[in-house]
Amino acid sequence: MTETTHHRICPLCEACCGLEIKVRQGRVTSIRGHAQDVFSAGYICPKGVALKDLHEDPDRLRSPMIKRKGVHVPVSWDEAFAEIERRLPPVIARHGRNATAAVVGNPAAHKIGLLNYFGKLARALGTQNVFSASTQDQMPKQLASGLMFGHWLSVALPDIARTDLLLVLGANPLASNGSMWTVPDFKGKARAMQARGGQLIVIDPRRTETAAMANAHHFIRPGADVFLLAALVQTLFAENLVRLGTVANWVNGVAEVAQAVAPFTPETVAARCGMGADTIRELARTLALTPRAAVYARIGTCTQEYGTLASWLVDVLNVLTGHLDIPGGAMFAKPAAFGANTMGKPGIGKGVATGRHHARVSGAPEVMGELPITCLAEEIETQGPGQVRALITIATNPVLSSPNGPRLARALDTLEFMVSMDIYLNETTRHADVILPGPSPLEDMHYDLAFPQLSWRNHARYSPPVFERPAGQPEEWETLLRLAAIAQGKGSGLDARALDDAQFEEDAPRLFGAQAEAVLLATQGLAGPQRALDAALRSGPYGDGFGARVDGLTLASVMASNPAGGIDLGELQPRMPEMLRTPSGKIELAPPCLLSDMLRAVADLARPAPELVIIGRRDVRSNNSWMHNLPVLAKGPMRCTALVHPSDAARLNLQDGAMARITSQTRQGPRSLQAQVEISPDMMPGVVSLPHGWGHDLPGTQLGLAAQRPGANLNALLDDQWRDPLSGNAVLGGMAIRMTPVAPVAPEPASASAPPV
Ligand SMILES: Nc1nc2c(c(=O)[nH]1)N[C@H]1C(S)=C(S)[C@@H](COP(=O)(O)OP(=O)(O)OC[C@H]3O[C@@H](n4cnc5c(=O)[nH]c(N)nc54)[C@H](O)[C@@H]3O)O[C@H]1N2
Ligand SMILES: Nc1nc2c(c(=O)[nH]1)N[C@H]1C(S)=C(S)[C@@H](COP(=O)(O)OP(=O)(O)OC[C@H]3O[C@@H](n4cnc5c(=O)[nH]c(N)nc54)[C@H](O)[C@@H]3O)O[C@H]1N2
Ligand code: SF4
Ligand SMILES: [Mo]
Repeated sequence: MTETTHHRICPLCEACCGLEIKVRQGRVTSIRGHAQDVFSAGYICPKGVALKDLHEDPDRLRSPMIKRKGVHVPVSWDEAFAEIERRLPPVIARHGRNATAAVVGNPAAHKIGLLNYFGKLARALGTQNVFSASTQDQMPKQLASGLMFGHWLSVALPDIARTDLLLVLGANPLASNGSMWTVPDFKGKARAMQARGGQLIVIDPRRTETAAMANAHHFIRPGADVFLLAALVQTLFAENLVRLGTVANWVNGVAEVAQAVAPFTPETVAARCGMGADTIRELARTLALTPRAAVYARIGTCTQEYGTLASWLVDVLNVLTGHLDIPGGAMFAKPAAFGANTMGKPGIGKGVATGRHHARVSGAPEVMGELPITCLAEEIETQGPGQVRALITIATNPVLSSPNGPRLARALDTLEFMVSMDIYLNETTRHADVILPGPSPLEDMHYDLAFPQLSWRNHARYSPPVFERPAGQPEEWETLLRLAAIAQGKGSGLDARALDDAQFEEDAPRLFGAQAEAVLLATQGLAGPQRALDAALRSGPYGDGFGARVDGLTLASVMASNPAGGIDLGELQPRMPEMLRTPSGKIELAPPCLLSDMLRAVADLARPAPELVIIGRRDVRSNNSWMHNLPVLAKGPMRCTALVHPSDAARLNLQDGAMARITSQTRQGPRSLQAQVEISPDMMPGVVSLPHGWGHDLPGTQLGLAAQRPGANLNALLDDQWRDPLSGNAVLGGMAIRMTPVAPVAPEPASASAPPV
């Protein structure tokens, strides 16, 4: 039988690499980077190769499961939907719509079917209890970008191909492959920058893989970025280094920023940051005096109690050094489809608002339509009107990925009903009454809805499925629509495609105005996300305008480019002021809510550093909580180790390779776990690093390989009440801990009779 070749965008991380997949007799024979891919040019990491293991994993669910007498058993799709119809609407009828909740997780960001259709389910549920992984990740960046530029996804990205200085805080793209910045082969691009004389500077409490290749690396105390960044801005003002450059005509609030950062001189922040005042001043000067430079910060700066302030100050620096929106500076992508900052009237908009409703128990404000995910457990536990009694989880594993996962696990057991859309029976879905699996990624089409808005270069790429879906397996958008129909009391028997057709026809006049008729005609024969995508591409900035521009993009033209690696739409271009969607039509450098939060930071300047704190870490062969069951990634050394600086290890009597007990003191009391110690000079003294997403030793899961080396759950130590108040984002780094050696257990004396099991 002949071998066939398929080109598929990898859905596993934000780098969105184009892969070349060979198939023989229905089996994957090889996965490589697609050298012709216009965007990723052949780059691949071990996770891309692991798509074969994921496709073939015997533990991956192939049929829905219903929990009967505490055990999950496979059932047909009709049985699964009938069970949901039997149990979900009565909860709504008895307790109201806010008694339901939905949580959507990280993989949804990579699946157009989930991302585009999740909102329909949330609207059908009609609940304010919508949660996602965003509030333990990038919500601070989205809020800061929204306040400054007018849209949640208007995120400024380093123009790495042309810059001469890249300052990176709290990101390790050599392990993560980049985040809120789609930049496959960051390493190659950073090396190219260095080869042309450019510099990479990294600020991180660990000398990471990225720090190791940098021209300079500075340790920082976890959580102190807001102080460092404010001091950098303060230095710009103090030394008359502020230059607005090409955006000068579109900036509001420079004087207010100067006032807000005035207390943060390098000397006042030095101890809190664990950095010298001279180093901070020098950094500010280098940044200001390098014509093409950009500051990039990621999860290390978001998952802090000042996450929104830190994210904001990053772009304040980019603006005040004249680097925003210039080639080689921090620029904005122009996506081919779905870009909110390419739609509507150019240069002006509604901006963003938060707090349109509040969490029932904590009072935390809604941000981007969501409540903080760390509020979920208490919303389930706390009695009263609006108590969450039915939950739908979609591609998320918060029992491992959220702070205080063990509390959430207990709360999930008290629900009246729980449905999970997931491809595994894991630490979270084991609590579900019904599990609805999606297809294998290789059975799904792919177009990235979000990441072209964050890409280092503009592009349009589409992948058809590599394999046909097994008979009866719905696409995930169909499952979402059927759940939505059940939540609306329309029953479980409706046809998702017919529902989608009717919805598209109804929405067309609102979405496409006078063009609605033409859109309906042009997209005839398409369904689901493909139809939405065709409409978005054709009405987008490079589109054919439904026939108005002969060479413009359509879904058909993007599909046709698949073997050639997609369509390149060129390097990033200056977009000021047309990309702005603020009500003023200006960059809001000094949003009032951020200025007032700065007072909180001022009051906190003198807080002493705890002796020992814990932060996370990512490894290229892992992905949050869910790829530990794939042989190609699971092999090799144990990755869930606690890195400890030699001086801390000596002081605390910790041995390399031995187990240690790590204890944290949370608002709910002390918590502890055991992890293997790895002594590492790469840690900042006083800081320990343990990766998240481990702890696969819970009963009732079906993760054979992961359970063999379960690791410890970092999130069991963390505090679910510790948040950035503005964005609701969880604080995941900087928790004070104690560490003590665990005495080796003496072997049991041999006995004649076997012990009972
Ligand atoms: N301490 C600490 N905690 C962290 C972090 C940290 O740095 N430190 N990082 C945080 C971040 S950035 C994030 S984004 C979150 C991620 O946390 P989650 O959103 O919970 O995501 P994952 O842990 O990646 O789990 C993904 C889930 O989706 C399922 N899945 C995979 N593919 C598919 C699919 O195609 N369809 C469906 N339906 N399901 C699928 C997997 O089986 C798994 O259950 O974790 C956060 N937690
Ligand atoms: N291999 C792999 N790739 C992934 C993932 C994965 O789990 N594994 N997860 C994906 C997801 S969901 C995301 S969101 C991205 C995240 O992508 P990145 O943001 O690049 O994530 P990390 O590698 O965790 O890098 C965060 C860095 O912040 C540092 N840090 C911790 N606390 C602080 C602090 O207070 N200040 C500063 N300046 N630094 C600090 C940590 O030491 C770490 O090096 O990665 C994605 N890609
Ligand atoms: S870096 Fe790896 S996981 Fe990420 S998209 Fe590329 S191949 Fe996939
Ligand atoms: Mo994330």
